[in-house]
Amino acid sequence: NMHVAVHARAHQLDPQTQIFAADVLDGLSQPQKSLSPKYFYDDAGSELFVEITKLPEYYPTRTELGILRDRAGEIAALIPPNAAIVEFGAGATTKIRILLAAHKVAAYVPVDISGDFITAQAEGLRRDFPDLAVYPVAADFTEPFELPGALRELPKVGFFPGSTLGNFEPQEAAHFLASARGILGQGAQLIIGVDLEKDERLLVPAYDDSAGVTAKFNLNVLERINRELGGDLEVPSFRHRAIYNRDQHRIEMHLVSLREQNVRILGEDIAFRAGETIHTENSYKYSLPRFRALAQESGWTLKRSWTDADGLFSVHALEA
Ligand code: AVI
Repeated sequence: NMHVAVHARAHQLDPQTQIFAADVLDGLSQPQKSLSPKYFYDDAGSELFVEITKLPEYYPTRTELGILRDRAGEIAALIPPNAAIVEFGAGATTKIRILLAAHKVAAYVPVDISGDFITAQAEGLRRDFPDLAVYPVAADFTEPFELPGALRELPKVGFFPGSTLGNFEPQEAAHFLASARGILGQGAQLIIGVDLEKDERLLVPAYDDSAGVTAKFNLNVLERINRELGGDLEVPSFRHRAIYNRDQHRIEMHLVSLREQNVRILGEDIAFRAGETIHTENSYKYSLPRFRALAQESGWTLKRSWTDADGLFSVHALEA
């Protein structure tokens, strides 16, 4: 996009921000305006997400932690001795610590786009698990990347908790699972957390909490556009909306323009009708059969599934 290149140079944006700029201008010029959910997670957004995970309405994090704690023994029994655990998109270490405490593994490889963050997390893990070799890898885990050479001889176990898979479109989810299989290799396993389809009366409040934290999280992407791209978006003229799209099995988050308005981002004018939305996130919810089919079409075999007593969330062991 010529325009973006010209504007980016004019505004002296670094390469990362240039990609953000191009994605924003592209997403906001579509008939259904959209922004990728990956742009939620700047420093402010990452902090807001941690707050979300503690909300009474946001059941996924707490429920998954419960399953991991209750089933740590059974999960650990599937992990071969001397294994290397590769965590895709490593965030807080709370979840991996449950597995590490239940089972002695040789190596832990947190993979995340933010190198600084995983380097800091690695420090703490080395201190608490002195025998564990930690090899942080700074990479976009949705694309193929190289595992550290030291892992060559070790059996590999992937770890992908948090239902992050749900933020991928179904074909992206299949692509990720197939790519993870390629990275981990034949005979590898994957422990993955997947949110389950359920009553709207539980789903919608999880994405539209009474304290308004999810609303802030969603609106923060507009603040980010203003901060990083010098936009002039009037954030209070947008409102958070979460709906459950039952046909597509997904929560959708949108930002609704409360009035007709024009905004200017990097010299481009963007017009909003009153009530027009920016689609900012999908969070797909799976049934067990639909997840099994997805795993199978991506080259994995579903070995075991665990859920909580209320059937809210699931953790699966897949084998390549
Ligand atoms: C990170 N991801 C799994 C969250 C979810 O539930 O889809 C992101 C989120 N969006 C709003 N609340 C939480």
